[in-house]
Amino acid sequence: MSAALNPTLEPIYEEVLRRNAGETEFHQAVREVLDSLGAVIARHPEYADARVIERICEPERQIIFRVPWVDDAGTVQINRGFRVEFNSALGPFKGGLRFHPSVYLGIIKFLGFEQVFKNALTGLPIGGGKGGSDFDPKGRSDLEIMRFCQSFMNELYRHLGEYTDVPAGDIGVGGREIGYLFGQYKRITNRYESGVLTGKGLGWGGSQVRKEATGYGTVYFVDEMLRGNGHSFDGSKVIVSGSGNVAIYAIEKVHELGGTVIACSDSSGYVVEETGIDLNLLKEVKEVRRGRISEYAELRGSSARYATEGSIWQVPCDVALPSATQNEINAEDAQFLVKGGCRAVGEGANMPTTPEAVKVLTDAGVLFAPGKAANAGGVATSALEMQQNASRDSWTFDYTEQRLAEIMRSIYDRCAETADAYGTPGNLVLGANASAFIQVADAMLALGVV
Ligand code: NDP
Ligand code: 2IT
Repeated sequence: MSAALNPTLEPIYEEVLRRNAGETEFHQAVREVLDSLGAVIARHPEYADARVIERICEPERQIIFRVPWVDDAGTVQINRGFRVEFNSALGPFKGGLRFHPSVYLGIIKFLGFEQVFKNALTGLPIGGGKGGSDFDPKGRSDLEIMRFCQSFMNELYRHLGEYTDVPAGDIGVGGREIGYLFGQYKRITNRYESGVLTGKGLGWGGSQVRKEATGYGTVYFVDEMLRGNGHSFDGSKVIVSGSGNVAIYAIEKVHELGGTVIACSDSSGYVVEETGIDLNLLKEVKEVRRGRISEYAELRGSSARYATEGSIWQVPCDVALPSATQNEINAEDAQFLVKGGCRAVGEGANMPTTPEAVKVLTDAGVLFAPGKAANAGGVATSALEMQQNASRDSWTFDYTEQRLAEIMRSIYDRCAETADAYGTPGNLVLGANASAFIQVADAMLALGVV
């Protein structure tokens, strides 16, 4: 585990553990930020005096609701819905919705907490929130997905609004789900309020590049980090875990920058293809057929190897981009990465690397890009979608991608400069946490006791 906390922060962390019993992912996310804040409050005791850290660890509002719906067999199903509105000091609550059977309050709170800092780093006016459900979309028909989304929105709509709370996608929620959710919001409210959800279809208020933004943005960020250390993606071997929205567009951008993605995965197994993943086929299997990575491997024949034993992190690589889910790289996986020659890890997913694994990597000199900075391109482009909706405009792909690239560069610079300013050059975890915290804390202090 990490070193002892600063004595001022220790009781704050103890109180978080006490108040949020059993929410281990939330504890982990808070602990990581507090580990960075010792240096900040040593310089700025006013934040501790005003108890702004305790306030930041407590969500502004938490909503939990029943989601009843009828499956294709006519059976009533009951799921649990969540929306945690974490912090609105910088703008309306903003963050995705996750539909996955593992979802419970602790997952949504960790994601909402991370989102507050990530959204601050974008430099755009968005607060942080997160939501979702323990609904499992796997194997469900389109009509079941639609009925679930409609029932979910029947409760959620009253908490949303373009100036209040603006959800988007996350695991299990993509363009199809955002369509059903928006359709139901519009029916209930009788308002074509485009800015209430992001990740919409291009024909009805969506933004160019939103679909690609998280994966592209992660690769832009890691590219900056590599260049800052005398390397690049060109000629590199890369592994990307997952094969969903973030993974697919990370693979696309790595290939554009001259790297080769030699492995990707889903929750059943991973595929290794030394000559490079065939992205058109991967998109066909995952985006069109909603199939498994094993089907991709079958269709590729002898050039691809499908494995269910061991882990994707055992595949030697130059760069690893974990882009599936939280805590997918543990200390042992990190040791495999180090042994395999990995020089950089960039988190496309939220909190995919355990604290023990981060330590293994950074002790070995592996460059490390934390998710709240590296994967901020998705939510940044969501904020660009909100901008286009507010001005009833739509921008070109090239212009939007240029904006995304600039934002990712400026997040990298901001994290690197803050790390330097605190005497820990290259520590982008500290750079991201300290810089984002100060921005949110200053806004909260300016707004009174909020
Ligand atoms: P998708 O649902 O599109 O894809 C998720 C991928 O990860 C799938 O390949 C899935 O495999 C795999 N996966 C999910 N859960 C697990 C698990 N428990 N164990 C192993 N594999 C798993 O989601 P996204 O690509 O949108 O999200 C991926 C990550 O990126 C998440 O951490 C998300 O929070 C984060 N993120 C997403 C953003 C976005 O804009 N979408 C923005 C920033 C971060 P399977 O199909 O087998 O479940
Ligand atoms: O984790 C994330 O940043 C997202 N799932 C995207 C959130 C958003 O509002 O676009």
